[in-house]
Amino acid sequence: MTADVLSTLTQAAQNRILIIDGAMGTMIQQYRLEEQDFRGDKFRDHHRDLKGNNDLLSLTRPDVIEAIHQAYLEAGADIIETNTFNATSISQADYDTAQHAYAINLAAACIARIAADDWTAQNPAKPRFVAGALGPLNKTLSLSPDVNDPGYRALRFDDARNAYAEQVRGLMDGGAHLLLVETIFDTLNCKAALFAIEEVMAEKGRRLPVMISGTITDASGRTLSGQTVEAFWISIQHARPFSVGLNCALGAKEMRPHLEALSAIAGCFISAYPNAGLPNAFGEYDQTPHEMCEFIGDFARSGLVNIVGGCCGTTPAHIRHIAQQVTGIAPRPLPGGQGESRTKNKYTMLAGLEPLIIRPETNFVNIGERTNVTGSKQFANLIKAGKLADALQVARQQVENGAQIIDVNMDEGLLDSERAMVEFLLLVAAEPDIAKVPVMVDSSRFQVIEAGLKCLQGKSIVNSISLKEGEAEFVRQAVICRRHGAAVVVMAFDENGQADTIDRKVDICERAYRILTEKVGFDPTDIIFDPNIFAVATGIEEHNEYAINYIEATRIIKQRCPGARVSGGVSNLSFAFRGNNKVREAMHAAFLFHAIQAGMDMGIVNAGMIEVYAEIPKDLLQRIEDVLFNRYPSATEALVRYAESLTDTGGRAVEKDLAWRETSVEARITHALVKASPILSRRIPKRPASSFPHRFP
Ligand code: THG
Repeated sequence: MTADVLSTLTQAAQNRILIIDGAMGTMIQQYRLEEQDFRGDKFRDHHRDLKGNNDLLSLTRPDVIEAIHQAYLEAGADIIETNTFNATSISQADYDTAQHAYAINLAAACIARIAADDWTAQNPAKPRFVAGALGPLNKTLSLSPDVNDPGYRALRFDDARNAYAEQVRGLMDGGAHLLLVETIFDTLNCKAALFAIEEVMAEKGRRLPVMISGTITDASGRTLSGQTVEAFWISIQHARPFSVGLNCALGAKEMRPHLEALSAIAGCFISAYPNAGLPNAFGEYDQTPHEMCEFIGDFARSGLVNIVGGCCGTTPAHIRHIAQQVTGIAPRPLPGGQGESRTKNKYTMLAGLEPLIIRPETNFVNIGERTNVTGSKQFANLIKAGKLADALQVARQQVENGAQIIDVNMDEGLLDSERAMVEFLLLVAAEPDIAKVPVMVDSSRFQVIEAGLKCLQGKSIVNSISLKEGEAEFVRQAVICRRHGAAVVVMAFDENGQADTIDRKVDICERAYRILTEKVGFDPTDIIFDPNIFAVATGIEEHNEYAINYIEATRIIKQRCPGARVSGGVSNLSFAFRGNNKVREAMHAAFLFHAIQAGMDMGIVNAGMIEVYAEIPKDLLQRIEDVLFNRYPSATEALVRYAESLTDTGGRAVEKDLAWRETSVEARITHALVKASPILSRRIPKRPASSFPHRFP
């Protein structure tokens, strides 16, 4: 059986609903253990009280832990969890037993395996599995413990990741069949665990199926760290888990709508192991096995689940009832069909606190460019002056003006870019109206990108990686991005420099696509190509084909790299017209009109500042399109002359007045409909109206 746990488990989960065990803590309480039990011989002289450190019992009272496992196996559990919920060095530090973390995990996995193997030997037709449990830690990576200091964190990503890695080594060495990251209330903690799991599995050259279970803490349907259930799934699916689900916090009844949402989006098996109802006034759970299994039976009959069991307050009696209740009920079918434990994504899926799914019918996606110290003097000055609240306002305005992603760049000679990136992103995380969108971490230094990814609980985008320094470095960086679950922007840039011809752009992107999908295991939908938007109308003849080359390369890349997306930095195009925003905006709109038809999916833009194609004055449009398509040798000259004849108003002002927020509900809804939804995407559909190019909704 150990030969291929994944296929055995997959087969079992397709045939019937699997049972996972119930609470460990409730059972331990019933033994009324004393300080002496927790200490055993090993910790006889420990300088602190150890009563309550349940995980330590795997070393000091293994008989108790094994008896509890036996009781759950006897009740019908297919999967039992190791007694390791708090067995990281971080959580053990509360008892000054951090240095025993590895030993605790090793012992816990061994004890569970002895019990499980016993039952498997008795009835090989019903194999039992040990899930090594990784708890949520007692500190959060996405939330500040101090409301007055939103940029503070009590824990750093690398410390969490290292603690989890040590735990995973113990669990794997002790013989766990699977790993279960559970009771997740902060997705970044979970991502640190998933990163560690991936690292340790690579180190050991052995893969274990991974189960992931989040927790919804209130009726709003968000995790404690503020994500919707869909955003949570998108942020962790890079682990290609065996199952995803919910446990703890809410009772079965309250869990149902969130389980439904998860079941609707996730491509793997679904688990649910709620508490025995909601805690009463004494913090106790008093839902009877009979009451609880009514709800679980309903999950099963509704086709929502593949694995069920119990969390706080549940006992072997609950598990026995649940097992009886779901016997004979068909498990939820895997969305992708047979055999596969995970379906490939059809669409690019990103997430902040909320999901951003780019479906075929999704309009052009706006990425806000202004949170960039090299792209905005205002933002640069705020960052350099340490005026972070005002800098956050720039991000907020981008989102209010229709940015569905924000690009953040801190590459400036006089800045400690890594620190500035981290500081800013941690503050962004505390602003739900900004953090709802995914972040594009923009830097030419990979170290800065890595530091940024360690601050983001959602599914972010790395901007960018490329073949500039050769294939080995490209692969190294891509592997790290994948472990963080980030999508990547790949620039059309290789060992010979930036691509400016159609052939070079296409060749480099195809080469990168092959490496990422075949060698690194990237999902094609996590790849975003940037075939380089360069400035046109610069007066240098070689630049005249730049717009056409981008557009034509985009068309071919979209055909040859199925699933991948195309993006670009739109404002680059018009650098020759700096200071003349009217001309610049018109150029961007005209360029996008054609690039979007060629397949451009998203772009870094000054959100809310893009002109409507149909409203560009015809004579200006004519001259711009002559330049974009290099229609005649003096096209640049003609546009420059025309531009000089225009008096620039500096463009429409970015909305600064937030007084609308104080108005009536109706007025706010009106405002939101007019302003807050992606303005550009409503106005520039991907497919032109049939009356192209003159009229346009
Ligand atoms: N591809 C990818 N990432 C990128 C780019 C790209 N990131 C950076 C850049 N290019 C896209 N972002 C910007 C942001 C601002 C401007 C241009 C591109 C810009 N800023 C005004 C200017 O320089 O005139 C600044 C005006 C001000 O200071 O307010 O044009 O191509 N993957």
